[in-house]
Amino acid sequence: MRNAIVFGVAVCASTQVLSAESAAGPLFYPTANPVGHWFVSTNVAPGGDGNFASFSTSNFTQAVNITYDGSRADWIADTPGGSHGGVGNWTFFVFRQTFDLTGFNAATATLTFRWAADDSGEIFASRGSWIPAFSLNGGAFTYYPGSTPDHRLPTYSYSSWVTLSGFAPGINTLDFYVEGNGQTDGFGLQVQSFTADSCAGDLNNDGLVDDSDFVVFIAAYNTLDCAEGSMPAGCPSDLNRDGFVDDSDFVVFVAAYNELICP
Ligand SMILES: [Ca+2]
Ligand SMILES: [Ca+2]
Ligand SMILES: [Ca+2]
Repeated sequence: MRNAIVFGVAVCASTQVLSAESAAGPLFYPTANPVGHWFVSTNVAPGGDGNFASFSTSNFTQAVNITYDGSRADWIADTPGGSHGGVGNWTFFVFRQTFDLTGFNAATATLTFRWAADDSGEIFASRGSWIPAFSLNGGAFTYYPGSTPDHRLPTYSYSSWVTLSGFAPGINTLDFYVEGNGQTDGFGLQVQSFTADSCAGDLNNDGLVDDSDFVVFIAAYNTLDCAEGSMPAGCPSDLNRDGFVDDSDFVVFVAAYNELICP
């Protein structure tokens, strides 16, 4: 039998830093650390410069760090060489990271990052005419900072910092649409910060911590070990991220339950 459950005293949730280095949980990774986090879909279309319809958003594979340029050691591509037959073999990349905001109030989440891509529209026809852009959860494109289809900038260097909000509860997907010219192509992203208010007990992502979440929590509590196959993916009820759902997590859950509404 498990230990008896004792209700605790409510405490206010606080803003937490969500980054690869944070004890709160590795929720968004820079491209320096792609394995298991960054994936890429490619569509090689010779002669298809700038043709958005050519972008493939299926058949994602693990992205890897590129090795052709030491100054871009934190960049990624589909292969270490990032090349597809040389200049003129236009290559359309979609770089994707899917991340989970379970346990946080998505409405308060803010991700600050900067990014770079090879190639870009630039001023040289051999660099392609597509302006690299990103899309959160399939929404509108945001172009590389300072660039528009009528005003292109080189994208080889890291951009100014971009602050992104508008995240959805639970699972989110951030896609970067990049055209390469077929030779030494790739993409880089650095994270400055990722913060959100904690909503640790909201296990069904409806903005409340109530009996519906309690049912989810107790099922996980009875399972105990996050490594158990019956535990939900990501073990969201492990609120202190120590690999087990036990009394330590229950204390956190009860505090959130007493607050009811996510901060
Ligand atoms: Ca290139
Ligand atoms: Ca809930
Ligand atoms: Ca735990």
